[in-house]
Amino acid sequence: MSTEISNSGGADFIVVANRLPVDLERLPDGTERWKHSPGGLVSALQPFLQRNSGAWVGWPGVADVEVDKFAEDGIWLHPVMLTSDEVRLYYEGFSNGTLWPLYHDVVASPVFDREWWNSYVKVNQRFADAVAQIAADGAIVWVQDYQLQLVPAMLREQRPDLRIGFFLHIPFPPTELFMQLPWRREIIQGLLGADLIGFHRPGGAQNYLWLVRRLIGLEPSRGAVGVRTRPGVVQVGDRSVRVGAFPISIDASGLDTLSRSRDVIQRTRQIRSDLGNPRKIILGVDRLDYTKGIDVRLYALQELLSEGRIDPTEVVMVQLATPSRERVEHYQRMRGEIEQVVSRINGEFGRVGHPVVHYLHQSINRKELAAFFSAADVMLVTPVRDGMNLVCKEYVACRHDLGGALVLSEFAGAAAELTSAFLVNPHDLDGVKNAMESALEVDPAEGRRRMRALRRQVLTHDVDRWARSFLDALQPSSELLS
Ligand code: ADQ
Repeated sequence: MSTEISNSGGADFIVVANRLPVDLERLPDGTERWKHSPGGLVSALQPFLQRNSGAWVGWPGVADVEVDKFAEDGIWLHPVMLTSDEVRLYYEGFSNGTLWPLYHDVVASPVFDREWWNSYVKVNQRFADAVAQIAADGAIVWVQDYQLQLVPAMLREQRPDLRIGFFLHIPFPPTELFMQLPWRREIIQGLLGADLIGFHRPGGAQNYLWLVRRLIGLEPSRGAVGVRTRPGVVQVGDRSVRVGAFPISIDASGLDTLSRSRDVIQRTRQIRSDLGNPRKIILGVDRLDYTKGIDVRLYALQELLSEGRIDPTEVVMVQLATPSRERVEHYQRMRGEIEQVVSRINGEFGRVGHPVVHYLHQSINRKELAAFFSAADVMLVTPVRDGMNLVCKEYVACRHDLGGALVLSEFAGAAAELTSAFLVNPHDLDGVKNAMESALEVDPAEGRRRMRALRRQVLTHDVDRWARSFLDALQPSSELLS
């Protein structure tokens, strides 16, 4: 597992995220092992990390374990310890019970709990201290996501020499909603410690700039923020903080290649056959989260079946749902509701050996996922709010055959880029039903035209371009990007 890399003089490029790119796993026999958690972020940043004596600071995913730093694939990994109380208060509590619902348009009620907040402050300080200790002089530090919004200012305080970037992977909410947060000033101030603050969409950057004026009393620039261009600027003492929009993407060519492989093509055929070779397959793939609108698409399907607009002998739906945040109450309740609708649909419209909805509460590997994407005639991505949504881009990247149709919520960040999808308002059930019906019956030439346009966008805007555009803006003259 360990590789020979130098760690003298500190790291020049550091990624800080709640989680490390590997998870510590405890096996039933009590032993432990590291498991890779493959993700777009890791593969996009790996080359930058490897070239620049890079380090990754994060929690290994298991409470109460102290692990020393270790090297993996040419990168130093620095585990940050969390106690089980901190997992409950900082992670499940403030991050996922307060910030997650607040930033997703309050679709569930955020809980404002002082004990959770105190733990959030304490854990953010621990992450900042860990980075301050290992960063080389003038190093570049890239802080990721909503769990660590206080880290930029805490780090700036100890290490003014660093170049600090922050990227938010979830939406930044409308200002009226953000103003509910009792610790709103601290969060805005925490982010201001960065040199560059990135959001998926210009609207998030604009909201943040408004709050800087309102809560901190600084005067940000007033021009409209563009996508990867024209960031807003806030003067904080002698520092200029830039605030911009950098829509994230996927390893599009990697998935395109994978979907063309013999294994995936064979598995695609097998999946269609296992499902009984139906005329049409509808697919949903999500983390099991209340923001993803899994219920919306199931209710839409149920009504279409009841109204006879979909024939249950011709259409099959597959819903793959990765288990997520299973100890948080909202998630437990939602899981129960979804499972109830699935069984109601199957009870009413299924036949022996032929359920209408195949629901798997499981995580599947990339190859298998590519095969499901290739098998699906209609892909349903219907979040009520999503920072970006990578699933829709993954689906498009797998459709080199120009087959398939994408139904996409207007409330996903990706909708601004994937304008040739069948766009829907997930709060309008009739609209969702109509879009599903149109996608199921789309004329093949029209379907190909739409998919070609979608692929043009996704294949030319991949995750590598995202990382480069952010790091370019963070450090315009850096050798890091050469
Ligand atoms: P998420 O909320 O996790 O990400 P998303 O962007 O859709 O949402 O990414 C989910 C990932 O998990 C995808 O790569 C998908 O393929 C994978 N996945 C989902 N279900 C799976 C299953 N059953 N088996 C295997 N893999 C599965 C957050 C924000 C998003 C933002 C991303 C990146 O909420 O809005 O797009 O970060 O910034």
